[in-house]
Amino acid sequence: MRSPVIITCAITGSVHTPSMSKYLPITPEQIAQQSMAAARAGASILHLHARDPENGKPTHDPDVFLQFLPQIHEQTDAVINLSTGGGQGMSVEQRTRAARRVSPELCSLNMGSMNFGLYPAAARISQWRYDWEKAFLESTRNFIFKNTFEDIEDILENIGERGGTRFEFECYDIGHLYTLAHFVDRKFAKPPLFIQFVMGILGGIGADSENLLYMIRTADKLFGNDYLFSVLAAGRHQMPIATTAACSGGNVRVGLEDSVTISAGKLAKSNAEQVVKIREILKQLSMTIATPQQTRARLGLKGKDQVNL
Ligand code: KMH
Ligand code: ZN
Repeated sequence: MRSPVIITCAITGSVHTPSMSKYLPITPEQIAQQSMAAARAGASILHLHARDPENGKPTHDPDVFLQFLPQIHEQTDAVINLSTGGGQGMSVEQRTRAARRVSPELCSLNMGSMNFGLYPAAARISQWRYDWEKAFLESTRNFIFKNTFEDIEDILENIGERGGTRFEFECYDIGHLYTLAHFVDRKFAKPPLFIQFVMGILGGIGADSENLLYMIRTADKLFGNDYLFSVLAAGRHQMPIATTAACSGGNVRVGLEDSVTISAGKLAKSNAEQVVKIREILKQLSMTIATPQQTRARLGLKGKDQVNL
């Protein structure tokens, strides 16, 4: 019998811009409502970024995070997972501000510096809602998503070791798994490791099942029984690769951060709609989904009452 599948829902992120979907949550109220609906639909982890309520631009401001986190914390049992990846143009110090303030049960940790190309998406948009969007996407031609060994060590030490937060280790390529193994060897990262294979980002590994198998084989070799994995695939690959991940013994991440569609060419009307879709696929495959309590137990989380909210 396989373990219940952990569904993570990444609610808004910093990859998509408001012109790509009118359903992308922007204001604290929208982020809170969509998060709570995603939790009701079966997501046991909510991966969260914040946006400027005025124009939808990704923001690192903890005061904006604190306009939606308390409501989600009070009204759901889901695990709150704060991004430390933030959005382009933010320093690592800025990206980690909310996580340092809140000390969540879980936060993301990106396991290497890389190109992160969003600019092809600009060519597909003809009408822009806000004037920052086009320049934001275009500037990724010359953007390096910075996650050096020093950055990673600092987050593991100050947010992990000191605050008791555990991590969604975001691995965009095979080398990132070796970087994680390095931090395990140095006892900075501790099992059980929750590894997110990130597939289909321009600059990272492509989203196909052969690559997924390669990621799993490499993680097996490096971490043995000390890890569990989840998979997110960008854009149209989201649901097919999530299904393949679940069939391969893994967990899944969906949400409008990773794809704004529900099927080919059709916008998802909410995050919950994507959660329901993957939940139903899993059900058809005779798999069960993890409750927040099961998720906490499997990931070794400190507990909801240990968070500063
Ligand atoms: N946007 C995803 C490709 C983070 O927030 O730390 C990766 C991500 C990074 O979720
Ligand atoms: Zn994210």
